[in-house]
Amino acid sequence: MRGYYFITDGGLSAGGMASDVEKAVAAGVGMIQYRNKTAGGRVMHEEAALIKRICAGTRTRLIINDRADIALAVDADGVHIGQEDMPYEAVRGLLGDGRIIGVTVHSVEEAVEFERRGADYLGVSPIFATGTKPDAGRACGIETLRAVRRACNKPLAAIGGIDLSNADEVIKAGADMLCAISAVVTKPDVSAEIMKFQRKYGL
Ligand code: 3NM
Repeated sequence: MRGYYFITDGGLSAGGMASDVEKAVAAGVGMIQYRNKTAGGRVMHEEAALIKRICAGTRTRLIINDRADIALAVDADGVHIGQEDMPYEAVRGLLGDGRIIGVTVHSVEEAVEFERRGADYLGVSPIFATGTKPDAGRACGIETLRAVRRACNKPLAAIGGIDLSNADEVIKAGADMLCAISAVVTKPDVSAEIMKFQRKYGL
């Protein structure tokens, strides 16, 4: 699990969510997270199923933000949960061991705890201040990422305020996966923007 990790944001997107997904898949990203904080279950299911079709036959795996039910309904590869979502064990119970569960953590303590509980990867966030997620809380900083890297073996996905100007320090601090939403989806050519990260860091 290493690479550029694409997360959808239909609200911020210049070209639309489905087009962004097609471009991320064309760029060869390892994982796409379908994230839509405003849609109800019907739209979420429809959009998740569409992304699943776009990913079919490619190397790109589909992760659903928060919703284990939607993930199972569309046969996604996994779910990403935050600290306020359904408990990790409940999600694992629904998904079984064959699917991926990622957990957002904000500190070394949370990271160690969720590695022990069995998360497949840890999302460390927000690394820098971000306007994309208004309730993201205070930036945990590069230092926290570095400390989580020392304490944990699981793959680390770094998110929050990352762009090409600061990604160097994120990679050097030990991130396996980079997530940058506004730096990518607000640009006219999402594939080209993703490939800049991929080329620069061999992702
Ligand atoms: N989760 P950008 S920050 C989806 O802190 C998300 O858990 C966060 O967007 C967290 O790359 C965030 O534009 C948004 O800063 C990241």
